[in-house]
Amino acid sequence: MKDYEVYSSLKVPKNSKIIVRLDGRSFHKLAKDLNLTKPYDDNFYRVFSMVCEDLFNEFSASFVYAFSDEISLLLDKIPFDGRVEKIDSVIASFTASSFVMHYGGDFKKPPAFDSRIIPVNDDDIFKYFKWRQDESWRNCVNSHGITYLKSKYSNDEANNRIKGMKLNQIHELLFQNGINLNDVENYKKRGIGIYRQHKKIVGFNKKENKNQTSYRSYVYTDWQLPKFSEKFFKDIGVI
Ligand SMILES: Nc1nc2c(ncn2[C@@H]2O[C@H](COP(=O)(O)OP(=O)(O)OP(=O)(O)O)[C@@H](O)[C@H]2O)c(=O)[nH]1
Ligand SMILES: [Mg+2]
Repeated sequence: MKDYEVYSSLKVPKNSKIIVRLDGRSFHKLAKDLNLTKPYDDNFYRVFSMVCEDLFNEFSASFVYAFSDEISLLLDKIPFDGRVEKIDSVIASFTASSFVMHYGGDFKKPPAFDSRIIPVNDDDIFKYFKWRQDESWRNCVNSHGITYLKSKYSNDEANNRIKGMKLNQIHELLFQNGINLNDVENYKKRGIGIYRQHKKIVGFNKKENKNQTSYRSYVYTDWQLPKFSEKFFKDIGVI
């Protein structure tokens, strides 16, 4: 019967870094069930940041990026001998369990995440995360836009209106009505990132009778991400 497990030998390419992207299943429904604040719920983001930290630590990621209900995990140490089924299923279930543990709320249905693997080389890393950060910005404009329109019109009318609008038109409409997206918290526009930072520690070495500098690394959750650039990924030691 072991022969029937036809996908079990599928592996990620050797010597390649991978990104695992997780996305909450039907989170528009879950947001309704949990009565999340629209367009952004601070507590949901706080919980999501803890899930990202769990993922970072458990799978020794080098970078984790999240916005809305999605999380991208950059791995240069490939777990489970690169087996695709194992990576996707374990990471997705770990994410859902971590989310439930930290949220601790009254769920109507068990939350789930889908998972996919993207093999990348160093040149792709900045491009990939810029692509997701641009999506975070589009999501920020759209979700503020639809929330505003729904406060003025019926749901159907609001949905119809936003469909015909370009991003800068939504931005302008919000601005004309006193909502300046430039003033919105940084994480809502650019998402959150988790990576290692190095702290400089100066201590006195008694034996040598002089000050000595060492560095200690710690996991840092960045709520004030800059617009991604190649320099950002070089600075945090990812490429
Ligand atoms: N109210 C609220 N909803 C949120 C928040 N963050 C994410 N969501 C919801 O999560 C959804 C994520 O979008 P999608 O992943 O495209 O939609 P989905 O319902 O999860 O559908 P699938 O991913 O295809 O299963 C958004 O449309 C929102 O409804 C939040 O902070 N507040
Ligand atoms: Mg989703």
